[in-house]
Amino acid sequence: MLKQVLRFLTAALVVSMPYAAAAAERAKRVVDPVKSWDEHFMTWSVVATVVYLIVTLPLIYFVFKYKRRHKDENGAYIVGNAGLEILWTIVPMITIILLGVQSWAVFNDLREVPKDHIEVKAVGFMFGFEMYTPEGIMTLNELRVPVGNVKVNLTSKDVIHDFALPAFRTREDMVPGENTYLWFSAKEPGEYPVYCAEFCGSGHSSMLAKVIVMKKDDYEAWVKSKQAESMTAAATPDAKGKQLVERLACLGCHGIAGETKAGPALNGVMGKSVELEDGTKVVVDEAFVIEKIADPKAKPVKGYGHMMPPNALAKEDYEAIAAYLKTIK
Ligand code: HEC
Ligand SMILES: [Cu+2]
Repeated sequence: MLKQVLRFLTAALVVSMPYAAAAAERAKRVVDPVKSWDEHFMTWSVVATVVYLIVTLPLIYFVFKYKRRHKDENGAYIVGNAGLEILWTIVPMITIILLGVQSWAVFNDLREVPKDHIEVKAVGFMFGFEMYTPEGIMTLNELRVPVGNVKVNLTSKDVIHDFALPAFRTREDMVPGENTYLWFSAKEPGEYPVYCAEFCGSGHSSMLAKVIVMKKDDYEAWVKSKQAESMTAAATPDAKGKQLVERLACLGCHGIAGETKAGPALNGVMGKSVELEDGTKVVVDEAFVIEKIADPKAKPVKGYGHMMPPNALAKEDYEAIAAYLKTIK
């Protein structure tokens, strides 16, 4: 008995050696979560397929082999088989432990941010993502980063959202009042989708955004042009209005190219005749827009529900938004 136990322990040690070595190696190697995730997924798929076949094939075979052939036929009375039971306890146990160790290693890859990284921020809201570069530039539904490792600090303004980056095999909840994070390795310049992976309300499906990975030079040029833009942008009221509409999350619920999201599209809204919930018709003008922003529930537009949040702004900010809405047809 002791001999068997010793033999099993040695075997377990030999099998787990590569994992211990891998753990030591991880401290040094360049971590690639996409690769380790994919390998891990493959391992699980293979193991799951093998288990499935081991269970199903004999099952089908036995259905025919041990079929009841006449009415008073009784099956043999089998009490148990110690050898078999030990086998089908130990083998799954070792398998599960190994898979567990490997899962832990992959989990660490996903959680341990490499030292050389830049830090950005993403804030979820109903319904969209505000992204902030390390330079403090805010963009809507678009995260621009240079090639390299990126740590994304996450939080939410309202309800729980989830920042999901399928191309980088990672995702993390965005929780109001809490700071979470994820990281990814941006290797190739290009565009990668971002989804909200936590059902968060009627505009959930419009929470589509993207990560734009840029060559270092292109990124720096973009930062410069954005910084120059923000110095001049607020010069006219409608440019200021545009900034406000972007900053105040209006675009999470409103399209500006005719598309209906959680609310009606805002282009062409000025001068439009709309029906309110109480059946009266009004023509949208500056006063209506200002009242809508300050107290959205006062005159709800028919057919949408009451989810628009109020915004208390300075008088010239209300007017700036109205001026901007006039310019988008
Ligand atoms: C959480 C979603 C949400 C946000 C954020 C939001 N709105 Fe709305 N908005 C709505 C909905 C829904 C309606 C239609 C129902 C209503 O009138 O309340 C609406 C209606 C409007 C209307 C009237 C549209 C029409 O066709 O008559 C205007 C104008 C408007 N919003 C402007 C804004 C501006 C400006 C902001 C940002 C300061 C904003 N909204 C933020 C959801 C939102
Ligand atoms: Cu969401």
